[in-house]
Amino acid sequence: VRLMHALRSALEAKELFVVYQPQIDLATRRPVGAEALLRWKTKDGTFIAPDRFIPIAEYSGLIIEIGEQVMRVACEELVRLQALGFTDFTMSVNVSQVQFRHPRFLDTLRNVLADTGAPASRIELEITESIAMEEPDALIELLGKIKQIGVSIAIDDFGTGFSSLSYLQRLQADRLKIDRGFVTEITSSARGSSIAEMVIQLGRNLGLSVVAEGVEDDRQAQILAALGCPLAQGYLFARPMPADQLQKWLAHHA
Ligand code: G
Ligand code: G
Ligand code: MN
Ligand code: NA
Repeated sequence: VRLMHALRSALEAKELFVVYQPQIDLATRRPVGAEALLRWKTKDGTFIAPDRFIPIAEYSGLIIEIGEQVMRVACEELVRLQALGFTDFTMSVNVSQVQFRHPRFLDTLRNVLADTGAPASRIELEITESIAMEEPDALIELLGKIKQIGVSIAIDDFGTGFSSLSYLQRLQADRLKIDRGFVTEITSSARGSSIAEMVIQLGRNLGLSVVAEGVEDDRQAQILAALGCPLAQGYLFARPMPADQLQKWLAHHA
């Protein structure tokens, strides 16, 4: 409860901010996009991890307001990057299941796109595979409407849930994100790489883009590239960073 009050005032005091982690093309090692990630730095300078405060934001309902802010800020940053010449750049935004279930979610998305002028075709929403498991029919309908707007869908933490292939196809997702856990295992054993391999293959067969998450060393990147994984993000390439640093990073790496 204390953290919930703190989070409410953090929102008002602007202690919440968005950082961006580049996503790169594994074949060329050039950036193709970024994932927006929320951060909370309290007045005394300590960071509270999203894994701690997002669940609180979810059950308190604050995630509706916070999530809209993240979407807005990320869209504004995308527009800025486009003006700087990064026109093919994609911005990915994490969306909580609480946001998805909110009746005004689509209106909010449309309003943010209209207000910021961000091109829908360059925005991607990340939903976790666990959200994808619930209320299939309602979710499929909502995702269909999101895609009609022109916004893409990525399934985050893919491989940790149990979605069937036919369901995955009905979701009309555009991209699968291989969970970091499977990327870490890739170098440990032949069995360790089997899930990553399967997801890459699945992406190829279904015509979906695939991003490997949490790539930390070059051996992982080389194995993923050899397996035909198109995209990656992780500390090897870049950590999540504030907007001004992202612009400098892109100027050096694009
Ligand atoms: O970078 P990292 O520690 O920031 O993120 C930890 C977790 O918090 C990840 O699962 C990530 O998806 C989630 N997360 C980060 N930012 C956001 C956000 O803006 N909205 C939602 N719903 N989840 C987020
Ligand atoms: O939304 P998602 O659950 O995918 O959130 C991504 C999380 O992974 C964020 O917390 C981000 O900061 C973190 N992350 C990104 N790259 C790496 C990495 O290379 N190693 C580790 N350990 N964490 C990473
Ligand atoms: Mn994510
Ligand atoms: Na993930």
